[in-house]
Amino acid sequence: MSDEDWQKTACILCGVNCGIEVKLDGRHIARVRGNREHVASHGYACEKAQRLDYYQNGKDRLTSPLRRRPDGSFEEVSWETAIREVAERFVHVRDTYGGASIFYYGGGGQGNHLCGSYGASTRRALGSVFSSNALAQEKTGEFWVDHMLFGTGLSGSYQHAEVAVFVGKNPWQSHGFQRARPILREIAADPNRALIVIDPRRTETAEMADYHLRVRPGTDAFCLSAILGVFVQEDLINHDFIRARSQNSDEPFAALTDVPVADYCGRAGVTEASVRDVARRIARASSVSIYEDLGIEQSLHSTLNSYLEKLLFAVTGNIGKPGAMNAGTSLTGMFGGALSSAASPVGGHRIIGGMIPANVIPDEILTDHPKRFRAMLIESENPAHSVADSTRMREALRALEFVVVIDVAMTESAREAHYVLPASSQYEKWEATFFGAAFDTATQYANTFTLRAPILDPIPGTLPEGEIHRRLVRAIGAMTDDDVAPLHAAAAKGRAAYANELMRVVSERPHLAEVMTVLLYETLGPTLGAGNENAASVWGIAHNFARRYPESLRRAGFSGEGAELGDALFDAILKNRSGVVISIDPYAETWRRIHERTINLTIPELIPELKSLREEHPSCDPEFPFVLSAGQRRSSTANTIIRDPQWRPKDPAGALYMNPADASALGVQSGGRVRIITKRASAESVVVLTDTMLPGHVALPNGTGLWYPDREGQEFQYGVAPNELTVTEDRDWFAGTPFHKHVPARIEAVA
Ligand SMILES: Nc1nc2c(c(=O)[nH]1)N[C@H]1C(S)=C(S)[C@@H](COP(=O)(O)OP(=O)(O)OC[C@H]3O[C@@H](n4cnc5c(=O)[nH]c(N)nc54)[C@H](O)[C@@H]3O)O[C@H]1N2
Ligand SMILES: Nc1nc2c(c(=O)[nH]1)N[C@H]1C(S)=C(S)[C@@H](COP(=O)(O)OP(=O)(O)OC[C@H]3O[C@@H](n4cnc5c(=O)[nH]c(N)nc54)[C@H](O)[C@@H]3O)O[C@H]1N2
Ligand code: SF4
Ligand SMILES: [Mo]
Repeated sequence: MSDEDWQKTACILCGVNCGIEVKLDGRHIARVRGNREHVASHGYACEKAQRLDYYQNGKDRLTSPLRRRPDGSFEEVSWETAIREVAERFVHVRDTYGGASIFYYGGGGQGNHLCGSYGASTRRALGSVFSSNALAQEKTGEFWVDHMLFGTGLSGSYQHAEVAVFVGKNPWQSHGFQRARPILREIAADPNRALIVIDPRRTETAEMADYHLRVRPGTDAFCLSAILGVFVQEDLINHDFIRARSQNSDEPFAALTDVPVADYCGRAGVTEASVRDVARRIARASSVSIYEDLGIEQSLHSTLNSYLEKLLFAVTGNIGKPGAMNAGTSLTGMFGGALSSAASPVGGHRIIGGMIPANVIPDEILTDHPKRFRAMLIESENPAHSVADSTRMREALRALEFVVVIDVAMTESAREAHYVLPASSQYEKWEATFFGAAFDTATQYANTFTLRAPILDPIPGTLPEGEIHRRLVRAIGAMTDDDVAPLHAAAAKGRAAYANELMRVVSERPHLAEVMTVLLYETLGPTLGAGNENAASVWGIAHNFARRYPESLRRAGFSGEGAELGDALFDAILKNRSGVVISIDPYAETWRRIHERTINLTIPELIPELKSLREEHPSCDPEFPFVLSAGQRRSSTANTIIRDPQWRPKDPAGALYMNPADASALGVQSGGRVRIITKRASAESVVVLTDTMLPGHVALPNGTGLWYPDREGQEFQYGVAPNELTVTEDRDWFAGTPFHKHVPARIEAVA
């Protein structure tokens, strides 16, 4: 193999999607290295990328559409049959109960969001109204708080921050921003900078930290309030900033003036001195960036925690400057509408950013309410595994009249479906993430986008999602030969003619706007070359981006008037395998994206909860004396993207982490077995002893407990599936976020 054999693509195992180069050996991804030319990751990749072949060549990859037989087993059917029957059955559900009874769960995982762009056409063609995905069990509370305070999402700049704070986040393992490990090392090594971690566990990140507030699980609301209380009581607030840039500060400041700091520190299990040190370090920093993640989102007071976390940087003026929190560009406007007043059809649960809380999905199905969901389309997510209470989620799926799963592998959700449609893998088609990959300098910040080209032919029998949805929309009857004929003709004349004709056709036939992405796939797609059609929806996305952010795009070096600007962006994206800088903004731009250029400090809905903390004393049920964090990110977890347990050869089952003091009280050794009992169920696990865990706190990894064939093809479940142990009602009262990191449990030694 020569040097030319290296092909540029990206890792899809977590949301940062590092640029990588791979060498193939036949159909195997044989070697992997970071792509130094990549605009955002600059050659960085973690050890997980070395194991991508376990994804690409999983033994349970799907190679044919499957249809469930009356006896429950599956039979292979042709694509023609599958598409026709799936369309007919969805149309039947729609005609009987209305399109709103068809629920969509999906849109992509850590690296494949084009499927969601195409899925949107099928949803609209069916008149489906409600949808959700994994973000509705982690980030919706945060989105809502961001939109209340700022009218936009803000993100940190860890590379340039003087002080970086991680709250319930372990970036050493979970990343979440580009080049996380070298950046953490740089901060830790610099005496003028500081790393602050708030986490009950002495994580790899906490080991490097200058300050580690080792809170008791579930007490962050007290800890964060105490830090904010110190800000107000020691007068560490940035008053000039508050006067110039904010409104409605009276209520939260009044509440914080009253915070009994020492008392709250006691409830959180941290010393008052350490909390005061942290508050002072944050307040005197020239720039602070803060990352909140699952440790506080999937635990008690989830949405309130997000509010308090954002007040930490807001009241110290860490917005709209280098090293602090800034509002970037978004390719999809994905999280717009966070504040809509929509509610779920049965339970009236708050819909944030268009997503129904994942924890209430079974309640929206397992009822005789006339508006209950009757059918579900699941795409690139595995809710039978990843949503709380797997038993109940399976029961809900079985109660539906019709379930279709689009996936690359035979997942726990696919097992519950009536039809399973096999997608080509993320290395067999054009794909991309919309999470964005930012970087920044002293004077400006930027966003990038990376479109991946296929490095392998699709496995026979599979199709890219664009083609699957194009066929479905055709079969549903929402796009006809008549609709597409003028566009095919125009596309042959070039992009400009095509754009004009598209406008004309859609204004004449407005229903086509609903299925825009498959219309692009079918009519613009072929002009991109055979096998490249799946990139077509990016054209529309590039044009929308150019309309929303023309100045940012020009600063990134793009030129042209009107539609030319969007085309220039699309061409660059299509051509470039190492990512494209799509926007550059001076820091002041953040204020133009913040509503009325002013932050609003009061969230009326959350003030009563903030005040009521006073009356709350953390306690535990003697029947369940442990707190189980069900789903910890480790060096060998990647959600359920890799299903083969052998990808973590050292720990194929995924052990329970436990403090040695707890183990000796129970009489178990490292490598021994325990039974974990929750109010829902119980499961057996291997234990690993580690004093990185606090006594009373145990943790299981995420992504374990999947069914997978052994060498003889016999299927086994490896490790504990965390959501067999969780319940749907343990969730945030406001956003519905599950308390996966805070599951009351009892542990017993297994003889
Ligand atoms: N290696 C790896 N990386 C991943 C993923 C993966 O599967 N594997 N998944 C990706 C995805 S989808 C996501 S959302 C992110 C999640 O990334 P993280 O949120 O960083 O992941 P977790 O390990 O689930 O939880 C973070 C931390 O919360 C802590 N925690 C538990 N209880 C509490 C508490 O009460 N308070 C506080 N303050 N902390 C607590 C845990 O000890 C843990 O260190 O990771 C992404 N990156
Ligand atoms: N108890 C507990 N539960 C949790 C969590 C936790 O910490 N604890 N974490 C939560 C979080 S933060 C998240 S993000 C979710 C993650 O859980 P899910 O949202 O269910 O997503 P993944 O496990 O990432 O599953 C991705 C699916 O996409 C499929 N796939 C891969 N490539 C392709 C492709 O090209 N096309 C298609 N169509 N499919 C493809 C994979 O086979 C897999 O089935 O889990 C949540 N659930
Ligand atoms: S797992 Fe995440 S951090 Fe590691 S190489 Fe892949 S994308 Fe990069
Ligand atoms: Mo996630």
